[in-house]
Amino acid sequence: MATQRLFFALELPDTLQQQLVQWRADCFPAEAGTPVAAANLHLTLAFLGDVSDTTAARLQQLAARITQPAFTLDLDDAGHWPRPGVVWLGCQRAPRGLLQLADLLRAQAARHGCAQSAQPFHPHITLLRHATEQVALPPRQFHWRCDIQHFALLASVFRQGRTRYQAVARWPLRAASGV
Ligand code: 2AM
Repeated sequence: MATQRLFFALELPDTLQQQLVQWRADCFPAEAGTPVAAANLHLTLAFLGDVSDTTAARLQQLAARITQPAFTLDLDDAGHWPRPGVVWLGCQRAPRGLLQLADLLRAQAARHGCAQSAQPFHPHITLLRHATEQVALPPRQFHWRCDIQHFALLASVFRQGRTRYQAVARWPLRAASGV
């Protein structure tokens, strides 16, 4: 049976990806970890894993019905998780819209057999991987604002020694029509 490795995510505008890559290069020495490629910077909403085309199609139908107004992401927090070896960027206060969207997608995924982590959802953008040694974090003097207008289903594709994330589908964030 054909499967794809999929996850729902927020994509970042190209300009923000470039700004983050520049800031990361200024803040973290090369030995801190493996940088995630600019085009791969994203915020995962719900990880699905390897799913069949049937399950993927069903989850896409459900995603298309979601009504959730657009929101603004304030990227003003960073941290280091030594165990998975991740340095991340996130929000001191995650917007309610983001949490609601992630909760819904994670619940729909779980109902369709995509096991969800028991850990509480901590929205983050992974900046560095393989960061298992101690990492000095930059002072919290950064703050990027980003208007999020859509969410996406991304496929993780490993080819020629590199992982790329390809958009399978995108949906606009929109308020319920009220009818
Ligand atoms: P991470 O960046 O914090 O590692 C694609 O792999 C995306 O799904 C990554 O952003 C990754 O988060 C996230 N993800 C969540 N759970 C995962 C899992 N069990 N395996 C791989 N990726 C996972």
